[in-house]
Amino acid sequence: DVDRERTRTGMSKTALKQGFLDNLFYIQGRFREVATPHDLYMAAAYTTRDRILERWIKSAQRYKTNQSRTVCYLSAEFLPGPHLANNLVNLGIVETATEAAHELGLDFDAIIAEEAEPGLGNGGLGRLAACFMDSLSTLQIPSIGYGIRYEFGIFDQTIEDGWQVEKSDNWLRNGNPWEIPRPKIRFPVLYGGYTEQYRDHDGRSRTRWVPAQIIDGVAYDTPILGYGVGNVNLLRLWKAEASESFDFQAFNVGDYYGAVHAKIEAETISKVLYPNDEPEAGKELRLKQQFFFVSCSIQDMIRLQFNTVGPLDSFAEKFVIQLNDTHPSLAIAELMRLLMDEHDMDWDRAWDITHRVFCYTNHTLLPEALETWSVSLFERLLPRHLEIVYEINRHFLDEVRVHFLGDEDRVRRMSLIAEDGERRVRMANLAVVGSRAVNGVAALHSELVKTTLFKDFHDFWPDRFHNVTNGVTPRRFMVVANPRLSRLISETCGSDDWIRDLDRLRDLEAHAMDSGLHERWHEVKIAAKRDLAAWLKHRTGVLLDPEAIFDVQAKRIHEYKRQHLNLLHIIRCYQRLKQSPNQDMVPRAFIFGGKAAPGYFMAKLIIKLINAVAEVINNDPQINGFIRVVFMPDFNVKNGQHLYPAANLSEQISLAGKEASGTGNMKFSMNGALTIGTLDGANVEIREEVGKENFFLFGMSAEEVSQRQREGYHPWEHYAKDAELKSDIDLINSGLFSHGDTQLFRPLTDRLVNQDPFMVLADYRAYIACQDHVAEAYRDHRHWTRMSILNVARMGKFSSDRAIREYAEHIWRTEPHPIDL
Ligand code: 26Q
Repeated sequence: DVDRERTRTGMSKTALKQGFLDNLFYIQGRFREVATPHDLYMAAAYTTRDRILERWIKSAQRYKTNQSRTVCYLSAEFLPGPHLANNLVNLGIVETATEAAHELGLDFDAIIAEEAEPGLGNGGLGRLAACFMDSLSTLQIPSIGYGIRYEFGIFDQTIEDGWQVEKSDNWLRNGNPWEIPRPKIRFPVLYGGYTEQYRDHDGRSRTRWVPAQIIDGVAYDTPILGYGVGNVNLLRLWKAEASESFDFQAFNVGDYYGAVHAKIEAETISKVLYPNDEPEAGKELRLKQQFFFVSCSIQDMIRLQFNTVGPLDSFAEKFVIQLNDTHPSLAIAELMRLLMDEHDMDWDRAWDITHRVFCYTNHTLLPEALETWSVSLFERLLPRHLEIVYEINRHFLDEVRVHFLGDEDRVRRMSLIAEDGERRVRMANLAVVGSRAVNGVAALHSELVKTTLFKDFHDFWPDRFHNVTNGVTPRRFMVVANPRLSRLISETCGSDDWIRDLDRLRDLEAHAMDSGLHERWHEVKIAAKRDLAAWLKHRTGVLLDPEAIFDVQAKRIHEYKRQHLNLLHIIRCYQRLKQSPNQDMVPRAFIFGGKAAPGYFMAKLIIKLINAVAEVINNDPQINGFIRVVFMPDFNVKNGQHLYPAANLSEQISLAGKEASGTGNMKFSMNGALTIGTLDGANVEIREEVGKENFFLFGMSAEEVSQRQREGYHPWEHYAKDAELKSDIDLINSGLFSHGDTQLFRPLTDRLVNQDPFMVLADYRAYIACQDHVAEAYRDHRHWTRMSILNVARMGKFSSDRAIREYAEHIWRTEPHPIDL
């Protein structure tokens, strides 16, 4: 028995080997000789999971007896990436497991590569939630991430004839060893119908919601392990199922097929993740999804409150709820409803709890990305919540009127309901009014939140507004993604303490001039570039020169991120080489990655243009490989891990004021890439940290951008005045990149020249000049390597551990609850 125990949970090589073989046999029903790569992966995953479970149970018990204050992170998206390698790192058994695998004659990298990633997010916001979960556990803060268990995550991207083609992401097809279903943790979620007034037994007037539809949410739990600690927190995702009690009404009257149909319809709610940047995002199903996970999560918290501390009066002491953007902001109305309609509270007590429990993070200033829902849809789906929103609004606007006497214009702007045109509920206003703290995600962004987007609210409640600059977890983006660099850093610093305390990377500075380190640093980078080159050759057929500058832009494709500005520079390099083929140009590999929303025509045209330019340049014998262009298909967490270690140059070239923070910028810089960027989002702070001499800055500031907008932006003047710019755009329209079709890219070039809100042409000249500086700097290898080392050494601030510490101290007021190993 004792031995059995050890093979199930022991950390020795022998225990891991035995555990692996047991799991292969007892879970997968296979022995070595007939096991598929997937069987081997599953056995490795279960062997790892066995070692997490003990810590998980212990954490849950300890948190319960301590009645720990708990952070509930509500997010419609979580993008954790593959779990296996990350869990091995956080358990501290990478080396043992690697050796165990070798002794069993297994290719461990191949096993790790088998895992399908849970792509339950679009990009930055979902990945931020995953980094925060890692840091919450590592910092030993009791927390639950609440979201949706989408059956299909973000689509898989393939490139066909240069165009993006979307394939559905059936990530659960082969089973998911990391989740534990909790069929008994199940809550009813109500939709539609009507409300009515009635008198309770004390004669008080109350409201009852009579729904038209009830759907069940069932919990699926994934353990989130901290790095080097005993704490394991919970990612609890809800799956939609038909509610037995409801369907069987239909079944009872003999409508069996009707009941089955209702079941299928119920399950569509958690079926698929919506891509962002969709022009028609006002989909009914999306609102149903948001309410679905919010309602389950709040009901779950109320259950936990009763199971631990008891009465609901201390709900805001037991819990803090962080809203990741406005997507879960219905939680404000749902908590009010549950407290009043189900738990007998009056308005004032319910509101006191509600507005003390919620905090809201804003992730965008783009007006088109601010969520609103038409009042008619809202009323049809959530009639009781609309009443509550109206009532919140009535109380709130009365306060505004008293504070700003006679300023009805301000009242109109601040209202939770937009009254110009079709009446709409403004989810951001609801989130601000219902929260005790509101934060932006980088210093610049948080300033703009106060002075532009929520200026009226900031005038009213100046103390409510905060900044917490984003961060990323060094466990995933350094240790897992870049083991070579991680080893070199640990050896140079004489310890691996930097993994939990990223400020310790400063110890590298003392060695920034050390030629021994320079040599090894360069070798580590070249090795990563060779790996990426091999990987890209295999997947795209394009061969890159590892000596070239690896110039990378990887992020969602969007006009505000300005991938087309990057393209104009590539076309400039191409024209220069064509004009003087013998010039001494520094070789470059231009690498792109990123998905376009399926309905975002301009973004898809940008992908087509990248691939079209790549095809011409890569096949032009005169260019002879001096510059190469490649589009990495299906950029996601897993594929990104090949990219970050290999980049020399990180493209962060959004129009200033548009990128709330960016987090890719941090991932690249942590892996020794230098940044070419505008003063946007967290770039501002990255430049501050690494030093302006180690950062390639160009372009207008946010201030200059808004001034230009006020004066009127006339891009055709740039086109007319700048001969090189003109010839770059004309080359696109010449048909060179489109087999003679002069119209294909017209929508893109017309927009740039006539009415581009993202001012690509205004920054073109500065960008080209800055890129020329980059090339010159790259010639001086010693200097470049020194800048690269200093970039890494000064990235401590951008650990998500620092971000979570700031949330814990300034916003949540939570304490660590250590679980011993
Ligand atoms: C909304 C309504 C309907 C359908 C989809 C959506 C939706 C989904 C996802 C809207 C937005 C998103 C994601 C936004 C996002 O990723 N924003 C990024 O957040 C990062 C983390 O703070 C920042 O670093 C980026 O600057 C910001 O663009």
